[in-house]
Amino acid sequence: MKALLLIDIQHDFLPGGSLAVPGGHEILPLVNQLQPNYELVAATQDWHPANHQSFASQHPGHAVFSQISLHGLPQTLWPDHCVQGTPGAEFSAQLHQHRIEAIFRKGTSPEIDSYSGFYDNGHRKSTGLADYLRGRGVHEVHLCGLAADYCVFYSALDALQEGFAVVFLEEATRAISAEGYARARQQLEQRGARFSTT
Ligand code: VGL
Ligand code: ZN
Repeated sequence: MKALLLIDIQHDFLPGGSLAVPGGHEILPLVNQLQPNYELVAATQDWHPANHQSFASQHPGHAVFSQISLHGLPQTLWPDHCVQGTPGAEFSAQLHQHRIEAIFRKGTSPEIDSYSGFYDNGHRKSTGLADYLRGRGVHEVHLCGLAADYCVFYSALDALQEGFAVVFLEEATRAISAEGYARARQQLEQRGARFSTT
C-alpha cells in the first residue's frame, strides 16, 4: 500500500509565518487534490518548546541562520517557529485535514532538532512513524510539504533507510534554498528515490 505523508504544512512555514518558505502556499491546492488518491494519509508537525535550542533566540550573540555545534551536531539557528500551542504551529487553515489518520509531532526535545518525521537529527529517538506505516501495510511513501531541502528531504532519506520505496512529489513541495534543494535531490536520487511532477 502507498501512503501520502504531509510534512510540516504549518502556518510558520507559509507566507506570513516566522520561517516562511518562498511560495509555500502554492502547494496547498495540489496537496488537497492529491489526498483522495491515497488510502492512507499521515502528517508530521514541527512542535517545539519555547526554549528549543534550534532557536537563535536561545543563543545570544548568534544570528538567525548562522551555524553552531549543538551537542556535537551541526545546527542552523532558526527564527522561533512552530512553538507548541501557538497559531504558527497549527496546520494551514487551507489544508484539508479530514483524511489525516495520524499526526507525528517532532522537535519536542529542547536539546536536539528533528527535521525528519522519523527520527531526531542524531537518530537517537524514533517518532514511531516507520513502525506505524509498516503496521498499516505500507511499502511506498509519497512525500509533500515543507521544506523540500529540510524536513521533506530528511524524511525521504529516513524513509529510504527504513526500506520504503520513496516518491518525492516535487510540485507539492517548496524549498528554503534552491541550492540546498539541488544537493538534496541528488542525494535522494542516488539512494533510489523517484521524483514525480504530478
Ligand atoms: C523545518 C527548519 C526548522 C522544516 C523545521 O519543516 O523544513 N525547517 N524546522
Ligand atoms: Zn523546526
